[in-house]
Amino acid sequence: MATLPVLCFPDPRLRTKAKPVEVVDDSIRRLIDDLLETMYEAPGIGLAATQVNVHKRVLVVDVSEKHNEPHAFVNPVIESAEGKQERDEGCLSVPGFYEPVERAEKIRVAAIDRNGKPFTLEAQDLLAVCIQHECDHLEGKLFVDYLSNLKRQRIKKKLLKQNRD
Ligand code: GNR
Ligand code: NI
Repeated sequence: MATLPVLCFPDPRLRTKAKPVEVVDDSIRRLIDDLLETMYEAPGIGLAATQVNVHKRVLVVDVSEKHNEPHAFVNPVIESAEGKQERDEGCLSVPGFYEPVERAEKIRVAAIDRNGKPFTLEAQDLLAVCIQHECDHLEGKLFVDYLSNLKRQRIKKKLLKQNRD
């Protein structure tokens, strides 16, 4: 297991569209374990492979208080979405910024697990937000894309400046 460096907005590599995983082999299981270790260390409630500069459709989440309910999704697809919720979101790739984003309240996601077995999960509340946020990463999309241009530009400037010092 290893922790991996997380890319920071506005790094253009965060805009890469991830490729489907063809076979869930040991290298994918290692990636899942490294994503989980990196997420728990941060700490965060989710992490997409895109954020560690691996452009494969793999993500992990754990919204439990005790950090003992990891979920890994390979090739996730949000099959249905209903309702609306708005919460403050943050992102390990946009450190220090929290802004409200509107998301679906309830989703059904289909994916493959770490053993290559297909499954579906129904999620609501924070878990649903987190999965939507992580699926966006696999498309090269960030929560700041839902904010006004002014807010996004301000965040960009501050992070560029921080990364210079
Ligand atoms: O740790 C995280 N917290 C969070 C809070 C509200 C909505 C989404 C998230 S995901 C984020 C970790 C992260 O950047 N995942 O991509
Ligand atoms: Ni994120």
